Amino acid sequence: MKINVIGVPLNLGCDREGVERAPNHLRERGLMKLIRKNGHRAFDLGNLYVPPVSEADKFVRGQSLKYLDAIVEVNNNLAELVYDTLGGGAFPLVIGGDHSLGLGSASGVGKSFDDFGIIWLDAHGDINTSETSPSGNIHGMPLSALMGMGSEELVNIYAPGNKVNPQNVFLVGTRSLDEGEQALIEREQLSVYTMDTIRLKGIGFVAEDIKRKLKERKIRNVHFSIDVDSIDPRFAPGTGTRVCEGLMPDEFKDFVEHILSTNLIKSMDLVELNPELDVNDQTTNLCLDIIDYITARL
Ligand code: B3U
Ligand code: MN
Ligand code: MN
Repeated sequence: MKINVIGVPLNLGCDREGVERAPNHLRERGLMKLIRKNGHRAFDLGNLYVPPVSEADKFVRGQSLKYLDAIVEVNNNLAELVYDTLGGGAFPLVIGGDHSLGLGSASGVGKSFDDFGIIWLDAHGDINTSETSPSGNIHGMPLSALMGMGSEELVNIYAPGNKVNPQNVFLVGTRSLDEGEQALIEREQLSVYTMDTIRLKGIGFVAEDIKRKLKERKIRNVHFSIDVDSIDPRFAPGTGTRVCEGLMPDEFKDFVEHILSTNLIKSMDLVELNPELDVNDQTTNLCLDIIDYITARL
């Protein structure tokens, strides 16, 4: 398979430094070689340009969202690159950066396929809107915007309107939800597999349930967005918003194995690795291990 690696050194969505260093850090630790070792033709498309924004311009035009214009700009460009990559028959592997980049990657996927689903592996819901966000950080909002909710500027990135049907969105590993996010989940009847559910029923059950729903809904294409904070912080300490009681690395792999076996995964994000918060490169090594595990199964 042809795999295009796209780096997005974006930290404006989490408003914390360090996460922008992850794409180069992973490259320096042999990212490309690892993918090629698994038999793929891998191309490094480099890092997207992220405009510098001063603290003073954090809130523009009285917005409650931080760094809105720059985040919209980066995501428009990312969407186009992902769309182009898929059009060229390659698999986009998007390396963050913070999770606000999910806006661009999934929007690019949305233009490529009439119908697609999203699996969002994350400790958080990332479905706040400008009204419900406790922080104003856009990395906590991409999924709601992709479903057409919240700030118009975010909803209309790359193409007007919502990009994905809420019925086709699957949240997995969830264990930190704000009040407004919980209300949205109930209102939209989203498929959410919390850590409590995973502990109760097992990760294999959860993966099979998602596979069944994908089949039922005849979804042929899935974007897989991985936030490293889905994994328990004992194994992945190098991330900005750690939440305990997360997935064990083996559970993570088990899930990936089930999901990749469908051959429906057409694109992927790996986000929120912060090398500055890492302990002895533990999270970096885990990310490389994850990429190895995944690309060996693509
Ligand atoms: N839900 C909180 C915290 C958060 C979301 N995503 C991350 N943290 N990584 C918020 O700010 O929206
Ligand atoms: Mn996230
Ligand atoms: Mn998260």
